[in-house]
Amino acid sequence: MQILGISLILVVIGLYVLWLRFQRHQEAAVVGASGVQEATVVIKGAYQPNVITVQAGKPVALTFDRQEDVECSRFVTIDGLKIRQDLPAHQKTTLHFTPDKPGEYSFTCDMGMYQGRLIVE
Ligand SMILES: [Cu+2]
Repeated sequence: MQILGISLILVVIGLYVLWLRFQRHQEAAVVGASGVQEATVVIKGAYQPNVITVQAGKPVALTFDRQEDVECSRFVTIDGLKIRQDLPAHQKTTLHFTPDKPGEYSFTCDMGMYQGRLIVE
């Protein structure tokens, strides 16, 4: 009976972790006065939001607000944009780039534990 209880707890924890992983929180970048598309991703256990949409051909200022010091989230890499950035703990770091081609670019920590997507429309 005890084994059954423990198994049940493990299944519930597993489902919760999966739910956290695949939960999507999408946000569109906001165009500021200077014409730059601005968006902020908070890093605290995950990227929040983990999906950012921007328009192609216009400059982007993507800020990572790293509210933790776990080693895992120290670097962020944006595949396809040749970006790998050191993010100091408890600070905001802004990346400036202009995505030319529409598409989906994933951004991750070095170990791939933190997952996000940049959608260029
Ligand atoms: Cu990591």
